[in-house]
Amino acid sequence: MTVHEGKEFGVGDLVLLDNITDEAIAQNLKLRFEKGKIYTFVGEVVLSVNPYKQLNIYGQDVVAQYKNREIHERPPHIFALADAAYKTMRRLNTDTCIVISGESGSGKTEASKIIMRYIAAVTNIQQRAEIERVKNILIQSTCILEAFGNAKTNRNDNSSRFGKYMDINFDFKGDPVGGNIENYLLEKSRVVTQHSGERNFHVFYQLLAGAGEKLLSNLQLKRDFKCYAYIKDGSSASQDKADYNNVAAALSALGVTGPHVDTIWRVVAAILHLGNIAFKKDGDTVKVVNEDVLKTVTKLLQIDQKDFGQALLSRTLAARGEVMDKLLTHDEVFYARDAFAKAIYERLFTWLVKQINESIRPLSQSTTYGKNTVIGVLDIYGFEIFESNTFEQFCINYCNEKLQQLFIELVLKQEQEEYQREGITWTPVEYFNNRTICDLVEAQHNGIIALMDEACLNVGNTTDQTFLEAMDKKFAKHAHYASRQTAPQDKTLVHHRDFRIVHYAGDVVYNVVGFLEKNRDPIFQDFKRVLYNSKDQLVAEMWPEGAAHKTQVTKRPLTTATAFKNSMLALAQKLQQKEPHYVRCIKPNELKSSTLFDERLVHHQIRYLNITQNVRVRRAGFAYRSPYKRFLQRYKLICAQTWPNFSGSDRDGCKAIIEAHRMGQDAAFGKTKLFLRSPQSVHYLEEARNAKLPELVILLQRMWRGAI
Ligand code: AD9
Ligand code: MG
Repeated sequence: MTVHEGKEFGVGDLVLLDNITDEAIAQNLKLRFEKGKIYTFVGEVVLSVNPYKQLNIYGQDVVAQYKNREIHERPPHIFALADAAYKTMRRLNTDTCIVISGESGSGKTEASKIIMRYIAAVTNIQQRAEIERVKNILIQSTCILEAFGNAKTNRNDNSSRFGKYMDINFDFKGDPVGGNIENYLLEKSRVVTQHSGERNFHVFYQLLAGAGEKLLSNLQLKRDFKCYAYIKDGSSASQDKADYNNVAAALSALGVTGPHVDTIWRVVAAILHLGNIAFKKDGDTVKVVNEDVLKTVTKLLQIDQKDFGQALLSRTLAARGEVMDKLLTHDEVFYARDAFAKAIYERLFTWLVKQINESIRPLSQSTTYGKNTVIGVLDIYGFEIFESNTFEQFCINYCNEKLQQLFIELVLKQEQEEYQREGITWTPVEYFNNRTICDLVEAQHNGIIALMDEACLNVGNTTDQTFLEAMDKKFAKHAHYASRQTAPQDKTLVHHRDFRIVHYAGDVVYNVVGFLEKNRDPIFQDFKRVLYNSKDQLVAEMWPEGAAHKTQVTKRPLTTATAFKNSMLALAQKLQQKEPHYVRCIKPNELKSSTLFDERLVHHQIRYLNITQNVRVRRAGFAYRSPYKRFLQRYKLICAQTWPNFSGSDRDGCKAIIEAHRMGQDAAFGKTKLFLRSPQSVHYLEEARNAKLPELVILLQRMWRGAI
């Protein structure tokens, strides 16, 4: 195992440690990190420590070392895991997935890109043009989604502000023939406000830095981003200009044509202008201060100026077939403007994802040779704690709880339960199960989301404050919830507007202000109508619900949190149906330093990621398991007793194979499955099988020719 690595690099698989403690694991990771060895196995799980510098370990030469090898044949590397996911898919003709987790800035998105590049490098040997096209789009799409969906935060300069799950479909030859991306809740509030030191989505800066003079002048933009209220607090980044060109190239690879590219930039520009629209009180009414800016917005979106002005300043109320206009207050007008900006940005993002999906939609789900199989790659926003945490962090951290739960269920719980079920001798390993935190957030009638929805339905007198009080009451005794009253020593809780959740990865204090509004996420029908009537076909297409007549009462959509919860449940279900592989990313320090290994910080991650428990389960356990029938099918050709047919039970057949190869020490026979302790045994069996196959082919050919 872990060949080609000397002792000075520690152990490449934590299972080999003499002492399985948090300290020993941290020390081992530190030793490896300092020597540029950022990957370490725990069995088939890959731990990845963010190196914060470019390493020369992803080239074609390294790809060649990992291609078609068994997972532990080479030193730990994310390529080994990518190859395992690919090989498992092909061998078992089954769907697999790669789940990447870790806190914000730990390297998930980079890991997902490395995996994609590996898959691209080992497929399409025959250079089929259509496959090349799909591969190209899969890779280039990342650049578009990062431009529109990533931003600099105080934790990560390229932080994903949306969750992404990408399915890659493969044909019977193992080549990628298509794919599908699902995106989860974009942090759209960033379009209109950012914390100090953070930036808006990259695309705004890219457009200003990279667009040619002609385009800028068409969009009536100035290059200086300080001119725009929505972005003026950020700083420009050196690569914005180059990134603009990359995005333009990626859009073209995607087949997004001239007029559509034009619309994309016009929507982005319109948002920048929108942020500059100012209002003033004029007696009882509110007026737009700078009509010229409003006019620019309407021109860019090709919407009616009068209708838009009206939609901005008033709201149509429809009741029992009657329609009346209600003027908005000064505060409401600002709110409406921001809601409009956020909504058009979010729709644009959704449209881009749809566009990518359409261009790589797999032609058919099955071929004459077998069904398409899939590798899913999940890259979400990592767990985050800021000085001030709000609704967005609540959703993001809940998402991370769900993934942690999945890992616990599949790696720690089910594995142990299976040993018990199969009657294999086993001493259980203790671990913290975060199920209780997931329940606190998502329980059908009693969770935080349910309570929030209830508060949102009660339009009358419910406020963020009363919602907070309801939570304080309901969860007073919950071990993972604390209100201000129960934590008086905490100086951060000066006003009663905060609540605290003890997450698996740390305590987070959430500021409740804005929770209900963001959960309701209203976008007024007047805006939708204006957009639907845009002369720009694409803008109109993005807003089909604007077709509803003024008097028509539209159905209330799901609240943001409930829609998000549903998408998380569906995601968990989808992942559970696939053979999972895990990359667990670790952040070595908070300073983005390539040399600093902050032991305290890493310790904390080792603890909450349950790595020690993972090693214990793994060490006491079995690396491989297979139902008897499947095992016999695959390996019967390497045992004279079982080839070509075995008349006894599947279990006895498997026993015969194991005995013939003297692997009894490494095997355990459960009720329905065969277990093998070390991965080398599987490796050995595969080699024996491969060695036998050519002989078999010749035999079959002779049979066909009637020679036998
Ligand atoms: V977040 O939850 O989206 O905020 P991620 O995705 O976990 O976060 P990301 O992959 O964006 O983190 O990594 C952060 C930065 O670390 C990158 O922009 C790189 O500068 C750096 N990084 C991460 N992994 C690698 C790597 N394998 N090689 C070199 C890396 N640099
Ligand atoms: Mg990311």
